[in-house]
Amino acid sequence: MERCFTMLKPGVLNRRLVGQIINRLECRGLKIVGLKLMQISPELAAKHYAEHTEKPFFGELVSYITSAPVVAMVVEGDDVITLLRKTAGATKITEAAPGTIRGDFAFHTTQNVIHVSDSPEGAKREINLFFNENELISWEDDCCKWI
Ligand code: 3AN
Repeated sequence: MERCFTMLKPGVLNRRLVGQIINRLECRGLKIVGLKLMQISPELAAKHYAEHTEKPFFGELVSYITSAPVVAMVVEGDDVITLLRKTAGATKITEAAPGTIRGDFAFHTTQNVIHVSDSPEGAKREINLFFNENELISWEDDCCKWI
C-alpha cells in the first residue's frame, strides 16, 4: 500500500475549485487519509521546493504557493503515486492533456493548480514536511471492493 502527498495550490482556493478537483480524485477511487487547509510559510515552501532552489522560476513558485491557503492531502492505495500523477497531468502545461486536472484547469506551468509527489521517497519526505502522524487516519475502505 502506497501513500502520496498532494496539494491544491492557492489558485484553486481563489477560483473556488476545491470541490471540483477533490471530486476528480474521488471519481478515480482514490482514498483520502489526510486533509487540511494550510497557509504555507516561505520557510516550508523553500523546503518543499528545495530541488528547485537554483531554477529561474523558484521565486515565482514560492511567492505563488505562499500567496493564499493550500489544501494539503495524503492519499493511499496501490500505485497511488502513478495514478495520481496521471490524473493530475503533465507538469509542462502545454503537454497536460485535456481530461487531466492540469489540462482542464490551468494554463500557466508555474500556476498549475496541483502538486503530486513524484516517487515513494519524495512522498515520504513531503508527508513528513506537511503532516504529523496523528493527522493521518487509516480507515477500512469498502469502496476498494467496487472500484
Ligand atoms: P511536478 O509538480 O509535476 O512534480 P516539478 O517538481 O518538476 O513538477 O516542479 C514543481 C513545480 O515547479 C511545478 N508544479 C510547477 O509549478 C513549477 N515548474 C516546474 N517546471 C517549471 C518551468 N519550466 N517553468 C515554470 N514553472 C515550473
